[in-house]
Amino acid sequence: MTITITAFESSPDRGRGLARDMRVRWALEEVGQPCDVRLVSFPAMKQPAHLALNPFGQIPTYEEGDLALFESGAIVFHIAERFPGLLPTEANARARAVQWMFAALSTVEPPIVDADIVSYAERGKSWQGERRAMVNERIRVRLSELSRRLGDADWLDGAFSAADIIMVHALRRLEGSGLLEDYPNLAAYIARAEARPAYQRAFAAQRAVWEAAAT
Ligand code: GTB
Repeated sequence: MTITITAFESSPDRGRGLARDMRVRWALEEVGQPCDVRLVSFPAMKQPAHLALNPFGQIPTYEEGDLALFESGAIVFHIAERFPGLLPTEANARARAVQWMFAALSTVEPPIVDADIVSYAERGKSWQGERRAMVNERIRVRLSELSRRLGDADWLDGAFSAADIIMVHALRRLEGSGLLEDYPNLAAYIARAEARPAYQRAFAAQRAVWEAAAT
């Protein structure tokens, strides 16, 4: 059955693979499932056709037969349940992997997104510097907790899983911020994930969209 996802027609990340279609593309590459990608503009995301797929007018979305999903976490989870390879089969290990997916989405990612909001949406506000320092401190707390737990393990809990896709993709948004530099094991964790052939294929595919839009 054909899988169709949506992605930015022209991504504000300029092909760096930071928009959330990247985690969906990566999950599909890991399980060896091809997909069609429908590119949408910012205005089109707010039109009824796209709002029927995602009430918040955002990408990514996922369509497979009569199933339509939004929310990248739910989409990656669905892919991991639907196709083998991204979640352990043993029940307890599977529960722990799902726990890490939630941790990435609801404990680690929010302050990272907040830092981008400070940089872009709150640019020029008198309190921007103060808030940036506070948000960066919240990120550091999470990074240090995550770094301590990861230790010298390759992945979050045993074998590579859907949780690593979401966690690494959330952490990648910190590249260039200087915040990862104090956590060499997290930097190595990201590099290990980025070296995966599935990641490389997904990255190249989203990059090609940006390059085509830029020419
Ligand atoms: N919780 C939702 C999910 O996980 O699917 C959030 C989806 C979301 O934020 N989508 C963004 C979007 O559609 C794109 S990914 N925004 C348009 C809008 O809201 O109108 C977020 C994103 C955007 C840009 C960068 N960047 O430039 O680096 C990184 C991440």
